[in-house]
Amino acid sequence: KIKLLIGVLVAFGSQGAEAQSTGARAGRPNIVVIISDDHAFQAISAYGNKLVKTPNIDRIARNGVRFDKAYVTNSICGPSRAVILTGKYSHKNGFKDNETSKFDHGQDNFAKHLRAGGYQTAWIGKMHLAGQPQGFDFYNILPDQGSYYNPEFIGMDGRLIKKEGYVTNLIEDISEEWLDARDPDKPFCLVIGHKATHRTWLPDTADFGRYDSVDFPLPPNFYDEYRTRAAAAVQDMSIDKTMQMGYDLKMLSYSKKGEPSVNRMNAAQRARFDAYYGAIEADLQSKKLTGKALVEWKYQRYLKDYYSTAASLDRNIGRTLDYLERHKLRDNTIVIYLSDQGFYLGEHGWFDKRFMYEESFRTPLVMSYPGVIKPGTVSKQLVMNLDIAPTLLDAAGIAAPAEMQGKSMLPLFKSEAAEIRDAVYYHYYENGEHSVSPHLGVSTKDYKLIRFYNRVDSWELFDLKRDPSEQVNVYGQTGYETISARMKLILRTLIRQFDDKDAERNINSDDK
Ligand code: SGN
Ligand code: CA
Repeated sequence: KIKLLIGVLVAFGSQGAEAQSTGARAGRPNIVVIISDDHAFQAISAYGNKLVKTPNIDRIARNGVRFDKAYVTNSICGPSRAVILTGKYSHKNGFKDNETSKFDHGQDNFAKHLRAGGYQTAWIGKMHLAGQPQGFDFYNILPDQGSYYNPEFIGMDGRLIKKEGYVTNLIEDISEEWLDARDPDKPFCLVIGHKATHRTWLPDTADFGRYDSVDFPLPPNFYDEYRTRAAAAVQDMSIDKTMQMGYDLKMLSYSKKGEPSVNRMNAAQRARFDAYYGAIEADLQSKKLTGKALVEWKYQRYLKDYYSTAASLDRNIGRTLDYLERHKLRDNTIVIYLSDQGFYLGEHGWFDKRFMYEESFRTPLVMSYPGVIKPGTVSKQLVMNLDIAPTLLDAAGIAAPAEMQGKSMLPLFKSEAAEIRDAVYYHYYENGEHSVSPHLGVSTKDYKLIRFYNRVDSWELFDLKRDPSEQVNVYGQTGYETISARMKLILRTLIRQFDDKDAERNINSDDK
């Protein structure tokens, strides 16, 4: 592996050699981007969660900035990663949904530019774009969603290699091996893609039971009846109806053949699994719960598994940060942590994502950049996953190609008054699993306008200041005519600016 990497770097020729002299030593920052999967901002102590601890994500925020209004363009895994890589919306990078799209790795991405500029580049862990990544000197990625226990990784020769252990630890191990083997005279860009905290939220055995003593309060809209929001009623992602006792909550007597994720465990892992979950199952059976009591039991188990899975994620982020400190790289390295999107932790009665409602539209985003971002900064500016690519190129002193639609976030740290946009444009396409209708929309800090089409045909407008949990659709209500017209105008302007032809058609089909 290492030989191959060196070979690739040597093959790089004169450009590589030239870059060496202007490399990390000359001030260009190293870059580490950590992308988790489905990790909600509500699940992070830096974002105000008082019941769980994420000391290492908090550490990045403390060393740099916590963005409180960071959004994704399309709240689903592969599409979000495609946006992060390319700096382009789904309709431009071609990867609109997980189910039917094929990602064209031949297109431009930030790694190709960094590499051409002398950076060593690597992507390790989950990528979820199938095919062979381009722009990376090294990659070792999970096939598709990957597995929590004893997962396979795809190497650069295309071969699958199974590794013994828990996925989050293994991804960090491989990342550190790559860092150890890199050329220390050149700057590097390492993307660490974690599987955690994706469904089915299977924790490391070391974390079983970590949150058992915590009783998590129900979100106020847990029993949402979706009044005034037809589109919210049409979904298949509720804790009550969709979440499965066997598959999701690991109560194996509910599964005829056992669960594939659990079946992968070795004997020692399985023994710890059985000891922990077996006792919970015995207790459940003695309780004979029904109705609301059963739904609330599911909610408690869901959160306990989810947060325990996140414990390993945070711990391994801590290992990355420790590595940088130990190797004196901290002061010359940008560290970014974000999720591929947000997630519902019981809000509206849900798990999963996809909707343009706040919990899944928004992503956690923290970033440290010593010397550029003042430690402890909190930003309320509207930023997006679309901005990652141009930001990294900006930091590396490389001009972003005109096709990139995001903006560098770096001007935000020069002046408190700076903003890079006043509205965020969103477009979700998938029309399959979890039954969420395709939709598009625009959000400012004060209002959100959503146009559902295809599965559901409707408009929704939210007054975010008055109704932050998005319970009351005020579209068409007296008093909101001017706001509605203004939001539609912003929507049309952004659709044109981003050249989203499908969107144009879909809003024209109903423009009441
Ligand atoms: C899987 C999950 C879904 C999840 C999608 C997308 N089902 O299909 O619950 O919404 O991934 O997630 S599962 O039965 O395989 O767990 S994403 O993060 O990859 O976008
Ligand atoms: Ca995801």
